[in-house]
Amino acid sequence: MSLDRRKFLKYLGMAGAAAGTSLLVSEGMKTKEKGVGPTVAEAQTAPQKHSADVKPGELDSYYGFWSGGHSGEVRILGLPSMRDLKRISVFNMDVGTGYGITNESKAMLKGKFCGDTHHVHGSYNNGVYDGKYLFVNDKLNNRVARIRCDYMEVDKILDVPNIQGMHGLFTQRAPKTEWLVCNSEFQIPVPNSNPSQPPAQYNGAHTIIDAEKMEVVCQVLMDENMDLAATDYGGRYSMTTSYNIEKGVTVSEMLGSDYDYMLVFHWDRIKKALKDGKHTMIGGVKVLDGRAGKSDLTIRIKVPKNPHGINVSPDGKYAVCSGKVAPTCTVVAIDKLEDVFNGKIKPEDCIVAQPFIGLGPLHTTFDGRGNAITSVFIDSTNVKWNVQKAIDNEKLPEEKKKNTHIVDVLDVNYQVGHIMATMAETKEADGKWLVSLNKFSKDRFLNVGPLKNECEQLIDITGDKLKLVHDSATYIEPHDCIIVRRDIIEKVVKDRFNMFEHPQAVTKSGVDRKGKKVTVKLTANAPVFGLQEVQLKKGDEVTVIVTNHDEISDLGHGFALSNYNINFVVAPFQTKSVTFTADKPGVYWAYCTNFCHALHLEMRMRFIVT
Ligand code: K7E
Ligand code: CUA
Ligand code: CA
Repeated sequence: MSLDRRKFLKYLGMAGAAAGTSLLVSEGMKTKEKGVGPTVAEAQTAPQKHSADVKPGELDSYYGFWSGGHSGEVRILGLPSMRDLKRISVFNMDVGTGYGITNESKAMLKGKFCGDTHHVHGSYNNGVYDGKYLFVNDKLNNRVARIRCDYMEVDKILDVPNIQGMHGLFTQRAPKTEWLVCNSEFQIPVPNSNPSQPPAQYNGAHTIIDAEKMEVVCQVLMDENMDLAATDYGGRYSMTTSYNIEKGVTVSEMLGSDYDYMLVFHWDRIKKALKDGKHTMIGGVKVLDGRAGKSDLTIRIKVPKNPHGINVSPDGKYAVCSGKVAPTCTVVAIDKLEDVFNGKIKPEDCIVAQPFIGLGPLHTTFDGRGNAITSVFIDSTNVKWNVQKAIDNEKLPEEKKKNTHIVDVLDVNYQVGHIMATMAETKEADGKWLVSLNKFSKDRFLNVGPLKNECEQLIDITGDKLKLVHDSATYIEPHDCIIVRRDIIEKVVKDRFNMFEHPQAVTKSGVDRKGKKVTVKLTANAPVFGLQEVQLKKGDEVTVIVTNHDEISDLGHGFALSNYNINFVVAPFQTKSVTFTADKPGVYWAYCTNFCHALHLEMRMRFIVT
């Protein structure tokens, strides 16, 4: 039964990926190593011992930060329990907290209440997270959001011009995060002012952002599209994969070329070009020309057509491009890139291995002990392989090549996208746990209707074998994640806001009226708001500012105004505000929505509109 199900899904996946690539299927089948990992049945009966390891009242060892895909949010999970700890509203509306309702969040969202969060990455100090910020991109509305790790809330959102399909985001890893980069997966006219421009003249742009100021430093204009992004461990390069060097606008056009590129951007040269004034201004930002033959800012390394993920090994030595439509990964030696930039070697000469992985390799992560683990979409597997073995095998004559680099293959359920190991995007990758973020759950959980939950799986990677220990059902859509050691985050997370970071923090409740503009200032202190009633006139433009004066950890207050569609929550010492027009005469109760006190239900006041 389960075998049939796997087959069915496999063919489903193939039908899409194989459009125009019949080669891929037969090639992959021929070389596939069978039966290395446990069967589905074995995996399903593996003891789920990790959840027992984190007993009630015990804390997890890792924070997982998840991008929530087209839910527009970021999530915090605890690992290894896989407990769902928090949802951070980013590009969505959340009536639970009032994000998208308050003036503070509206000022950042600028009327755009939906988003598609793909990649979340932290700020670094010398190759390890510093616990200061998380950054996440919005593929839908082309924005980057920054989350402060002390409050675990968004503090800035940057709209990026000149691009569409903002994909692949990565932060500078050394010496510390000053820049971050993001890509444009869709090529468009730049500037986007002439809709009849032929696609052959569309461009992509690699965007560099100042992490502290949250401003665009510059964009590097490219012919290619850019998919996933990575940075090295030396603060020298950003790297991306491109699957549409053809500038195609249909699937078959995007598969037209025999190869595509891994692109590398040279940061020192970019800095110098900016200093020398080589940029033009487009859409209010500095744009440098990175197109082939136009500058020395970029290099292009040919990889098998239509690659996907790019990930750098924790020792900083290799960038691994996952093949997607090719059954291989391409391993690039980062210490050879400078020679390519200087013209000493050809771009292809920095490729040190191209090991067979499986059908549809998408993303690669690392265990810190020399092994890579790649998610394989069509096969529905996680494939563990040894990087050095793959490099050694590459040197063998063609007929002697074997798949000895493959250490283990684990069936996952099903159609995996991203995978991530603990601390794997840092120098301190520790090879303890792996999560597999699967796009289909099929009949793995109770049937909840046509739109089913997705599935995240937790895998023990401490031994040679990949050992599945837990399934979690998850809400739309577990996209990508990073898994951060608890001690890094724990020391920065706060229990209360700094009250005076908000310029309008209320210390004394009261009402200010200037003509039709009314400001209602409220303290919230369990179980009372600072005022019992507010008198308004129909047509008043009312701003309510609420500051929570309870400093007790976890004691939040809500402010909800009946029939006025207003609802938000303030954490200890936090201030939020809303503005509305008092257009309905009558008596309206405002009340606390967040259970805060034995007299929580009594925590209410009247707005009287005459
Ligand atoms: Cu592979 Cu946006 Cu990370 Cu989707 S990209 S899986
Ligand atoms: Cu304040 Cu409930
Ligand atoms: Ca292509």
